[in-house]
Amino acid sequence: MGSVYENSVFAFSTGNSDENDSQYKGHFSNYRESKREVNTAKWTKVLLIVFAVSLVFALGGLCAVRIQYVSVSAQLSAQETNGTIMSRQLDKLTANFTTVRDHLHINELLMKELTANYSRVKEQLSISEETVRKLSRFNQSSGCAICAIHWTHSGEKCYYFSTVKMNWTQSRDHCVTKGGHLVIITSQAEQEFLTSNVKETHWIGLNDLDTEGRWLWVDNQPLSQTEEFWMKRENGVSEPDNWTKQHVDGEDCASLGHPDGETDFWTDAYCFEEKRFVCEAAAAV
Ligand SMILES: *[C@@H]1O[C@H](CO)[C@@H](O)[C@H](O)[C@H]1NC(C)=O
Ligand SMILES: *[C@@H]1O[C@H](CO)[C@@H](O)[C@H](O)[C@H]1NC(C)=O
Ligand SMILES: *[C@@H]1O[C@H](CO)[C@@H](O)[C@H](O)[C@H]1NC(C)=O
Ligand SMILES: *[C@@H]1O[C@H](CO)[C@@H](O)[C@H](O)[C@H]1NC(C)=O
Ligand SMILES: *[C@@H]1O[C@H](CO)[C@@H](O)[C@H](O)[C@H]1NC(C)=O
Ligand SMILES: *[C@@H]1O[C@H](CO)[C@@H](O)[C@H](O)[C@H]1NC(C)=O
Ligand SMILES: [Ca+2]
Ligand SMILES: [Ca+2]
Repeated sequence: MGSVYENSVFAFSTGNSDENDSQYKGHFSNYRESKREVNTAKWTKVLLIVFAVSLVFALGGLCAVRIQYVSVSAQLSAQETNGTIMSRQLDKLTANFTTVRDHLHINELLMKELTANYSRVKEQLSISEETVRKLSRFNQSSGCAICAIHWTHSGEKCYYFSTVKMNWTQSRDHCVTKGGHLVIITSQAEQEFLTSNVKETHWIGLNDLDTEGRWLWVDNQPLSQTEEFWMKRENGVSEPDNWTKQHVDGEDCASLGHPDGETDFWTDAYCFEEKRFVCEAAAAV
């Protein structure tokens, strides 16, 4: 096999070059040496070709690897980006979670405070209930009643002495808005209590607006059924005198005292006059 190959290479060489022919004929003694050189050149070519082919394959491989590397690195960077986005979202979620947890914590604290406040309020309520019960027992035992602020207690009633002046109908309505009525005087003691507490004339809950000379209390009780404390004059006209000199309609509303300054007895007066007034209410229990 080796010889065939050698011959063919030799044939190829002789057929190719006259120079080689002459060399062959002229330097037959160098035949083996030449043959070896030719062989070496042939081998070099073969190797070169093999090398080139290998190089081509190697480059191809490199390219393939490079392409693969690029695609892999693109994927990697995409995943990295994805990772960054996801980690950011995770951060946001964590932040939200922290916020929610903080809010929950605050709510919990608020809840605790509210509960504490609620039990405190409940405690205070039970204390005040206890106070009311005690007061009630005290009230029952001593007969002492409770009046609203600015009202004066006497007997089983509360009295309000106004500081403003109004006409009789306004006074009557004002006492009602304050939870009472214009005072109804039913006893000497009540009359004395009132006169000792006023320094000028005040409206009381008595009038003869409906029928002249028929005096009625604001609860529609006729005066004829209770004691009366009209002013009596030794030398002159006693009250009620239905004075018509200043107004033709006469005087239809009763007041404690007289504009002159007396306060001990009642006088009838013009209902449109503006006076202070006394309200009365039942004592709270
Ligand atoms: C990012 O990750 C999500 C969840 O794993 C996945 O559904 C999505 O396809 C990914 N995107 C990229 C560009 O890798
Ligand atoms: C965080 O909470 C805000 C409002 O409370 C909301 O708009 C946002 O979408 C939330 N973020 C995430 C990642 O849940
Ligand atoms: C609880 O009561 C205190 C004092 O009475 C008050 O300052 C606080 O605001 C109350 N808290 C709530 C949640 O109502
Ligand atoms: C009081 O005066 C009015 C008006 O003048 C009169 O109508 C009435 O009869 C008088 N009453 C008395 C008791 O004098
Ligand atoms: C009292 O005053 C009011 C308001 O000015 C008035 O409407 C009312 O008629 C007066 N009453 C009398 C009796 O003058
Ligand atoms: C308080 O005393 C008044 C007057 O004596 C009485 O009418 C009332 O019933 C008493 N209140 C209580 C709660 O006992
Ligand atoms: Ca009259
Ligand atoms: Ca009079």
